[in-house]
Amino acid sequence: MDAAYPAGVYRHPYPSVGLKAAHPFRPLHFERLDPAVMRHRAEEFRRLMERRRSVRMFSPDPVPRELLELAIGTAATAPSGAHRQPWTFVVTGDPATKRAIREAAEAEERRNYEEGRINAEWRRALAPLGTDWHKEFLEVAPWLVVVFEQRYGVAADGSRIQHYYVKESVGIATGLFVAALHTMGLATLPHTPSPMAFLTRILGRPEHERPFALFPVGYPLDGVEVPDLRRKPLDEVMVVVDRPAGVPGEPQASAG
Ligand code: IYR
Repeated sequence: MDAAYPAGVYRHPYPSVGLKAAHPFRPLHFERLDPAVMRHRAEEFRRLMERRRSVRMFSPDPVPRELLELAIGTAATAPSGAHRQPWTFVVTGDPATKRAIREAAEAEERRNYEEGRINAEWRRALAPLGTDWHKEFLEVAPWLVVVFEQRYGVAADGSRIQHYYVKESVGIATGLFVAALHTMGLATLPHTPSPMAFLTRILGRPEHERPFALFPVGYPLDGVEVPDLRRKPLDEVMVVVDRPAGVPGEPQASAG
């Protein structure tokens, strides 16, 4: 066992001697922060993220591609099932490609909104957002990023590489992508024109990749308005469990 571990905490240390002999490992570089610094950073990040809003009107102002590269580089740090990194971020700023995507998305969305593919309940849920089939932003935003999930990988010799927890992995990467864009002062909108197969065709992606979501990226149009929405308070989204459910314990003081 590695002498660096404090004795007695783990009876089954990771990596085991056998594992370490078979696969490369290296020490984790991790700095424990001062508690006041931790709290300060956490508050700053939450304040920053609370200001994020999806926008539906983008400015046509250009955005350097380098910024997109940084956001995608950040997204690609996400954890993934068996570290297979089952994502492809397809970026286009090409006007003809953006136009083709807009036209195809609007054709699908028109069917959703006008031919009843969105049912009455869904329509009611969307009413405060006021979305409709028009997707002009797909042409106006300087960049479109389409996140593809790789159902499996393809090795250099053409054989298939099994991927695991693809949706979970791509969802986490996408969250980091959205956070990275917001942190650098750019806006986006997760858009899922349904069905999305046209994205595979227009962007020339291989059969083993499936569109996950489409993100127009740019600056918000000056003067844009967003719905006055509230986020759920912490006590609605966080539950603390202090004993296993279904196991009788001491009655809580407040219940007695
Ligand atoms: N994909 C459609 C409909 C839509 C669905 C949800 I859920 C939204 O939060 C917003 C829109 C569209 O993009 O219009």
